[in-house]
Amino acid sequence: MTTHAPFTAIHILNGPNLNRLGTREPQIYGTTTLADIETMARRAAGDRPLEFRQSNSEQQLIEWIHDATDTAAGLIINPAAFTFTSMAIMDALKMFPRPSIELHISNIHRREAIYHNSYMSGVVTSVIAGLGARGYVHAVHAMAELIDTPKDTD
Ligand code: CA2
Repeated sequence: MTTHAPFTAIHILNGPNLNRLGTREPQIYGTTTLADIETMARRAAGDRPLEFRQSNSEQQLIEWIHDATDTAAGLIINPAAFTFTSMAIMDALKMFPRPSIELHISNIHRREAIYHNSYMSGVVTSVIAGLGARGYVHAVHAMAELIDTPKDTD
């Protein structure tokens, strides 16, 4: 882990099985690997510091959200299957006080009903889904804009 000046970095967290991306179900998830996605995200971030992490563990993801709460300017998370199961991750995200984006490679709403009810969507700033691996690039650009645009005060 790298230490950055406080509240400058974008943190990108990836949930279970995403470390296996590019190896199965290319019709849904494409052929891009998570390492390719990290390269794309770093390019999109330019000079802005970026933390890019993946874990198969709910506990680890919660600890990383706490870490982001203490240090990050913005948080992008693809919680993968925890999207539909984890009130603990939802509670951690609820406490994140700066811009947050829930990100999915596939359009979860076009898929089977089990993929329709995200615990996360009601507590994040924004949701991006269905843009494939390029969704990470769009999410980084959107996050940079959210961070740099002063909040509406009305
Ligand atoms: O579309 C997304 O990004 C998802 O968050 C991916 C999750 C799935 O549970 C969500 O519904 C939508 C699954 C990630 C599975 O990762 C794979 C790993 C290897 C091959 C194919 C998929």
